[in-house]
Amino acid sequence: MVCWDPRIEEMPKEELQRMQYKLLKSLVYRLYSFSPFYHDRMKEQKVHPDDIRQLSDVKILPFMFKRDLRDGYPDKIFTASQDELVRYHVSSGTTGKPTVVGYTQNDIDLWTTSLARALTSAGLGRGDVIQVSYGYGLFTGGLGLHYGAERIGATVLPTSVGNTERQIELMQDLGSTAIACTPSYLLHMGEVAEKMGVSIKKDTKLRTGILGAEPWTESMRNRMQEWLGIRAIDIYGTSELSGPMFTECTEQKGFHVWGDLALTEVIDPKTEEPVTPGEKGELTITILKKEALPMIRYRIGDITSMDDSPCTCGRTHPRIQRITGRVDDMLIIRGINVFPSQVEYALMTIPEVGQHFQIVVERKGALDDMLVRVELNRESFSDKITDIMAIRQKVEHRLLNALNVKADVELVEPGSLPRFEGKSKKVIDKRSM
Ligand code: DLL
Repeated sequence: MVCWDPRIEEMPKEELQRMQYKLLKSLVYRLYSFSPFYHDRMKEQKVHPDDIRQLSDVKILPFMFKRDLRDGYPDKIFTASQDELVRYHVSSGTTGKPTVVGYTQNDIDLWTTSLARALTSAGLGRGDVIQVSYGYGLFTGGLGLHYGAERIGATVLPTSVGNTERQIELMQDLGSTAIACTPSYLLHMGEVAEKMGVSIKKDTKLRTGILGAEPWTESMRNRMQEWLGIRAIDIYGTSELSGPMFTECTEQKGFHVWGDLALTEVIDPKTEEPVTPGEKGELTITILKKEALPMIRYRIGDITSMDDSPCTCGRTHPRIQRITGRVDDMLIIRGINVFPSQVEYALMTIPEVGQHFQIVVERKGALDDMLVRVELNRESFSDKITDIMAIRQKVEHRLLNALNVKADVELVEPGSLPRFEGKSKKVIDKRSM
């Protein structure tokens, strides 16, 4: 087995747990002493750092939620000052305000280390050409994978998203051996390549896909592996934790979550008690060494199960299984997180729009398409096509600004969308039908 850091990756389980306990204890002391946010939370929950006497005591600590980041927008709960930060990334919040994550140099180094271990476990290293086709910028995918790939000595081809024909030409000309992108973008790329008369399997050197940022299935994996001639590796992470951090190894049996960096719990979202390994629940993560934006028991909202059996690759760190859903209503459109509450928030700033809307998501070819049907209010409803066109443009523009992903807009007559007596069904996701 080739490891990036064998001393850590093959560490006996008991030793790893002792290390996690020490890290947890010092994290809790640090935050109790220096973070007003965590201090207050712990006081409210009547927990003192001295109460943490063993690793399993993590369960007496308060949870943290995405809404805490929104309430602390942009940097109220950071535990580093601006002059200690070397970077910001920004992702969708649940309403109008996005979520901002700040990084110290140590935070970037740990994130990069996590990805260096992950990419090595996926069989990549020096000599590989890794085409990074995740978005570069506020999204964590591009820059995260970029730094991780450089750290393992691979050559990075930073194509970012889009301009697909050019990406395929570069893939051929520069001999990309791996690509990092969303699974749906790779499917799209495969289709565009075929239209260009290029078979990714036969006419390129591509052998590995590092695919994630959105849910996908085992059957999609099988199809891609067969059709494109690659090993399709799942990669997971979220901006709040830093970005993409964990992948499967070449055994493809779940994500290795590096225990010296993160403490993983899977809990029943209703009882908030831990579930047994193998049982599904909500992923809750404590990042043990983060400086600028520490996360204790962060309720990510993703559904998975824990697997603490040793991996056949020899690595000893716990694994989590493929993400099978969410506990909330977050949608992922072309790799971008969209909350229906964000759509509502954006629409309600437009005076011509009524109270009701509906989101329809479907997959056209390999890519996701989002349509937002919006009821106009009585005063704005008009037969004049120019008026309607102007409102539609305004709504499309406002949604693009709020969501960072394009939505088609259909304006409909007041009263024409379905009404519900119980919970309203604002989203029709045809991808899961
Ligand atoms: O999507 C980080 C990332 C970039 C992961 C590149 C992998 C590759 P966010 O935009 O904050 O960060 O979205 C995080 O996306 O809570 C999951 O719901 C979903 N997600 C990410 N990876 C997977 C995956 C990045 N492999 C949210 N399978 C997470 C299923 C995933 N869902």
